[in-house]
Amino acid sequence: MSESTNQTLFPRFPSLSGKVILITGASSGIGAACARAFAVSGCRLVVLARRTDRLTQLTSELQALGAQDAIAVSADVRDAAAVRSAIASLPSALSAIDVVVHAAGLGRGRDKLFESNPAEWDEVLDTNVKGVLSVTQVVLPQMVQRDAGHIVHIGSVAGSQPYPGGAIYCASKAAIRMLNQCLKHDLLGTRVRVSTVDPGMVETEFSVVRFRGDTARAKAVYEGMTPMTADDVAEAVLFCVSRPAHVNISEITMLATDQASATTVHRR
Ligand code: NDP
Ligand code: 8X3
Repeated sequence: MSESTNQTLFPRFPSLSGKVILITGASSGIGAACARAFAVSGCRLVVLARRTDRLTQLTSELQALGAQDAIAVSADVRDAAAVRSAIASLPSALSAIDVVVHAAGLGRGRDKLFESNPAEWDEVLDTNVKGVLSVTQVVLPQMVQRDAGHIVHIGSVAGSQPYPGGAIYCASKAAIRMLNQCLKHDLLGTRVRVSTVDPGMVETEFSVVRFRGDTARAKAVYEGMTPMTADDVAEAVLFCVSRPAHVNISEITMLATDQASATTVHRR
């Protein structure tokens, strides 16, 4: 490493202190871990999900961790009008959102497409795809107007790697992958950045939700292997957001070391 690179490396990382970060899906797993990571960096947090009790508990924790402010927003991302009105009602100190992390999402079951329930197709696509669009539609125009901001998607390896019984979930994450790429084109010429972090297996409530509360089946997903944690993903999100303003990390794919792909898993 040259001397000049060495001297400039660390001071180049911009401080995130005071930045306003909106995190969807913050009541659990990856979203909650991201909220904690940004709190430690002294950010101001807007945490959104449906479970208000969890969010209220989280905001106290975030303040204790160092967040300059933390507010809970109870909303279902499938309800575009509710999302718009919740974000419009934010206090003025939190209304100029610097970063959005789209972590709200879910999968339902592992049935073959032709044996699965179309009501679940709606639930997954309305949350994972249209929910992302609804939030982005509210915050992106103001970012473009300010010529600053960052949209971070939580995609999945499922967006590029098919697996049996994954049709709708994989399709939803493939949509996010393409949305991420198209947005980069739409935003060219602005200083607004867009990234996707695409994890493999992360042990959260994801599998419990996917298997509708069947904890034994959820636990079996990670049996004999070491999955990633929500904090591992939060670190990657923080890495994207904390690059110098002229650097856009487009995508990060991360697998558990015990995984070679979505379907190839080493179990000890
Ligand atoms: P969790 O189940 O732990 O968290 C999901 C979060 O999404 C919860 O906070 C939940 O909150 C929120 N959510 C779900 N539906 C809605 C909705 N309609 N409106 C608002 N919030 C909603 O799972 P993860 O943290 O693992 O998942 C986060 C994201 O990461 C998802 O998009 C998932 O697809 C993705 N991902 C997960 C991986 C994994 O292996 N765990 C791997 C790759 C990607 P509430 O129920 O309170 O509304
Ligand atoms: C969640 C991880 O491998 O079950 O995106 O699709 S996987």
